[in-house]
Amino acid sequence: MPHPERTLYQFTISHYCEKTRWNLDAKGLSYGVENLIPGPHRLLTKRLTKGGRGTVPLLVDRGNVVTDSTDIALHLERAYPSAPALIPASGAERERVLELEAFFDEMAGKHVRRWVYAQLFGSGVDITPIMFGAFPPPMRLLGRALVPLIKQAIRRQYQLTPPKVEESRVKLLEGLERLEREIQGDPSRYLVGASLSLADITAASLYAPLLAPEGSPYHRPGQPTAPAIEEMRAAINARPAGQWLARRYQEDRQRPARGFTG
Ligand SMILES: N[C@@H](CCC(=O)N[C@@H](CS)C(=O)NCC(=O)O)C(=O)O
Repeated sequence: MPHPERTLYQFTISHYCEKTRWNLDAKGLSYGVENLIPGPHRLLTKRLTKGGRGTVPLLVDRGNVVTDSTDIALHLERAYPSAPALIPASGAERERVLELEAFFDEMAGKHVRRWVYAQLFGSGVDITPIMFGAFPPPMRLLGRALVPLIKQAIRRQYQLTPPKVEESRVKLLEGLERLEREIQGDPSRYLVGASLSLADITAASLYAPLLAPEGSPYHRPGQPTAPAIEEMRAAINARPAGQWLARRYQEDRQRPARGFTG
């Protein structure tokens, strides 16, 4: 959908795109979205970045082309100083937000993606509705035809080999342990200070494909998923980390953040 100022180019399934959508929503900034087809997306993203990074999310904000969810977050903090601050302007809290954001980008971003895709592909779940559900019907048909190629590319690009998938299982659990330490086992706490920050948005959005909390695009009641995902989900939902994630989606996903002051 076109927007006069800001357009987010995205894959609906991508958790890094969910992170940027939440980032924009928490800052109270409106935007349009353009859903891209994985693979052919590079024709557009490479052109917009003049041969640079081809990944999504890619935000065009009042003519500025910004890729990478972290760079987008930093850009938005600089460009909209009167919107709620999701990164404190300076000091120890700023350092903590940035460090936790980088940690969860890796532990949740990369490792949740690899582990979840491996389970979905291994169990034969049809990923077409998840990947192309937001497209109009003719594009969904094209999408269905492209899915085998997309799966092959995902297997190669994200290294879905058994040792790597096992490494990702261990890492994503390590990430949840750190989350629980940071919130001191209390699902009501934010990661840094007393208000939602980029660190919370990063951890919550990047674990969302695994835990499918209500209010996230991964919550699809009645849709089949892989048994290993169901099992992992049930185990984590019984822990403070799972309850924290559900609360962040329930309490913070749909409203602008309070923002850090000073
Ligand atoms: N560090 C990047 C990671 C983005 C990323 O890996 N995006 C994936 C989708 S989840 C992508 O665009 N893959 C297709 C490609 O590499 O061209 C960020 O934070 O934005």
